Amino acid sequence: MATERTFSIIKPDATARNLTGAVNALIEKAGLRIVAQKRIRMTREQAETFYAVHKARPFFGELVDFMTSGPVVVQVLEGEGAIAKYRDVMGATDPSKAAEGTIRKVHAKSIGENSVHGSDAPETAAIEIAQFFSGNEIVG
Ligand code: 3AN
Repeated sequence: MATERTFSIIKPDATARNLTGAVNALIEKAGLRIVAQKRIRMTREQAETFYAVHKARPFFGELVDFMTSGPVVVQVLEGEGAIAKYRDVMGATDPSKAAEGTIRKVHAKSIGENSVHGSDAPETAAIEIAQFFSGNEIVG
């Protein structure tokens, strides 16, 4: 399997509970390398652009409000099959359905406040990474 990069966000519910290190420990334990990372406060414009695919969904407004409600940590993760591997480490969108030991099972509060985001495909990973990082900020 090829080395890939995926985009990750540690969401406001996790930063509010001081869980950045706990989430990063699960990421690194899974063999993924954090090759870029910064803590930011997303603007509404950034959040609306990032979640544009969900614009028609009933929870879009709530999602943008939540993602701009506090600091987030945006990251680039690198490793063999990083996109699928990180989805496994994150667990299901709804934490009550997430597998034991996954980030969402251990830390998430609800389907909305679910602690982490991870890209779902190589195309979206490339777009999402480019929205938040320039090439020289990623050091593999
Ligand atoms: P995932 O993050 O697991 O890829 P998506 O792409 O279906 O899940 O949803 C994107 C984000 O939208 C989720 N991480 C979650 O924060 C939010 N979301 C999804 N479904 C709901 C819902 N039914 N109610 C509130 N927020 C939701």
